Amino acid sequence: MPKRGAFIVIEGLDRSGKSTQAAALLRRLQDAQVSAKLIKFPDRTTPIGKMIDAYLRSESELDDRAIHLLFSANRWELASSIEATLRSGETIICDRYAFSGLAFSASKVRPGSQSYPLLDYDWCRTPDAGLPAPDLTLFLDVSTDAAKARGGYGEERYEREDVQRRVRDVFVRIGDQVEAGGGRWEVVDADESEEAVRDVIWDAAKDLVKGVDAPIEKLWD
Ligand code: FDM
Ligand code: MG
Repeated sequence: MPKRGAFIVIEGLDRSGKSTQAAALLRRLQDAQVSAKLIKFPDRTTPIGKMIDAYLRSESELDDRAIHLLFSANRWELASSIEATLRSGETIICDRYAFSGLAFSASKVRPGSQSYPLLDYDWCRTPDAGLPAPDLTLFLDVSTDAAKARGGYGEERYEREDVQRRVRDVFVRIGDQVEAGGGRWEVVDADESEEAVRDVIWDAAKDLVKGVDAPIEKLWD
C-alpha cells in the first residue's frame, strides 16, 4: 500500500515564529519534491471562522463555552478534508490545532482571580476528541522577553503577557498528556534564531515526510 502523508502540527505562543516556521517548512518540502500543503486554525474564511474572527478582534462578545465550541467546530468542518488529503499522500503542515483550543480556553480564569479556572480542562478537551491526530506536534516555546524583543504582542484578544503565561502552563500539561498517550510532542526553543529553529524542525520532521505507513490516529483516543 502506498504511504499516506504526514500530519505535522506547529503550536506555540504568540510571537513564537509559528507562521514563519510553518511557511519555511512548506518551502523546504516543496524543494525536496514532497507534496505538501499548509493549513491554519482558526480558518477565518468559513462562516464559523468569521464568527471567531469577530470575537478575536473584540468586535463581538461570546460566552466562553460558545467560543470554545466554535473553535472546535471550525476544526471538525475541515476534518474529513484533512483525512482525504493525508490519504492521497499529501503531507499537511498545520499552524495551530486542537492544542491551542485547549490551551487558550483552559487557561481562562474567573473574573478577579489570577488562577481559579473558568472552564474545566477535560470539558475543554472533549469536543476535539476523535479529530485526526497529528503524527508530530512541534511546540515553539518562546520566552516573554524574546516575544517582547520581537515587537511585543498585537491588538487581538489573548495577546497579553498574563494570558500568554497561563497559556504556556497549559501547553506544558498538554504536551505531557500527548506523550503519555503515545503521541509525539517536541518542544522547540523558539528563542533561538530563525535559522536554528528551522534546522531543529527539519530534523524532527525529515523522516516523517517520506510518508507514513501507520493509520491516521484519532485525537485523545
Ligand atoms: N485560538 C486558536 C483559540 O483560542 N482556540 C483555538 O482553537 C485556536 C485554533 O486564537 F490567540 C486562539 C489563539 C490565538 C488566536 O490565532 C488566533 P492566530 O494564530 O493568531 O490567528
Ligand atoms: Mg495571533
